[in-house]
Amino acid sequence: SAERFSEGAVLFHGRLNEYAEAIIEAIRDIDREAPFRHLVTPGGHRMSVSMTSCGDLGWMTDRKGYRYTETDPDSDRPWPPMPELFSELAGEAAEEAGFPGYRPDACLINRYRPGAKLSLHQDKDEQDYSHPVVSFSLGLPATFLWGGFRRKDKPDRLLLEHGDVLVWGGPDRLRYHGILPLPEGEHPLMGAQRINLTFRKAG
Ligand code: MD5
Ligand code: FE
Repeated sequence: SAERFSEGAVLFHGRLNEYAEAIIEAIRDIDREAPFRHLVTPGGHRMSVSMTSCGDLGWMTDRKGYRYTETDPDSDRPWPPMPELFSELAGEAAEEAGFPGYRPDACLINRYRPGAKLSLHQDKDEQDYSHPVVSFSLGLPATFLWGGFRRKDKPDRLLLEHGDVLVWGGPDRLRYHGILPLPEGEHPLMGAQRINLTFRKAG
């Protein structure tokens, strides 16, 4: 089922269920080429979420700032290619949400262990905000904070569960958002973790 909770935001419940094993297998391959790592923010904080990327561009942060790179700074090799399954599933969901022709060039893969969180932020490192962001959730459920356009706007809460796809664009593209600390738990396919794939057209 699909739920439009704002003009530019649609949540497709359980959309990935039949593809979950294939997606998890592809993430294992990416992790072998470009292992998950805890990045450091410009302010010097080590992020509790660990990250890797696939596609032409990968998002990263270090003391110098947030940016997209064509290569993994840990290996100096290009990021692993984006599996076709990923771009097809992201493109189909975007089209159904009202964004036809979506071709993401960046897929950030976030791994949350219990206790990991993502503070309220905007996604502002992309060149053109007319392209939506598509997010896949796998593993343990997490509470997503859906905020306004100012950091101090009180966010709504939304549960993101295994198999969910969130498409986010248009007038909602620059909303503040975040993830509350992941509760303990054990997922049958994923164990004690949540993985989020965030697709963007960054370049
Ligand atoms: C996550 N990731 O679950 C979230 C979900 C990130 C990030 O926020 O930056 O890696 S992505 C949901 C999202 C994407 C783009 C815009 C908005 C939400 N929004 O405007 O609320 O790891
Ligand atoms: Fe974000």
